Amino acid sequence: MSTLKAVALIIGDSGLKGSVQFLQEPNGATHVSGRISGLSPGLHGFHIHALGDTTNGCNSTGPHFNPLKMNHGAPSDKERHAGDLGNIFAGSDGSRVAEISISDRQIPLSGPHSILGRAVVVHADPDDLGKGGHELSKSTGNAGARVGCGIIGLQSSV
Ligand SMILES: *[C@@H]1O[C@H](CO)[C@@H](O)[C@H](O)[C@H]1NC(C)=O
Ligand SMILES: [Cu+2]
Ligand SMILES: [Zn+2]
Repeated sequence: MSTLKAVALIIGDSGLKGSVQFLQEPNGATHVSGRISGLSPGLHGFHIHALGDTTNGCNSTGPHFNPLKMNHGAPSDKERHAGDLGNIFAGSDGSRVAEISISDRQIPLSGPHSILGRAVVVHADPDDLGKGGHELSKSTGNAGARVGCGIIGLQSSV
């Protein structure tokens, strides 16, 4: 079986753009890599949301992808949404770019919990990873507005 690959083109507010690639590795993990520019400096919540629907912009992508009915958490937590990929970081050096390199076992590109056809979402604020004590910490990480998103689609595996 050839390696499954997927891609999401990220479009957002005020010039935010980028692309994120997904590669399903033989060991069962999915490697996520990419580059998003036009971010404000600092940490930004980064998630897989349940729906690949951008009818009303990123607001239509639904909640965090959560097939196991867990509370929101950090990628390294047992209690987390499958879609919880933590934060990405954009430097304050003027580049406003976040480079992404994440390996995660809960976001396969095949099977019942596949993320194909769902969405990648970038938020305005840091994800508190469920630990901020805010009323939204256990559902969204209180990461604020959805400033960019893109739908995850299959990519040629050659
Ligand atoms: C998305 O939701 C936020 C928060 O409710 C709202 O401020 C924003 O205007 C909405 N965006 C669109 C495109 O509807
Ligand atoms: Cu999100
Ligand atoms: Zn979550």
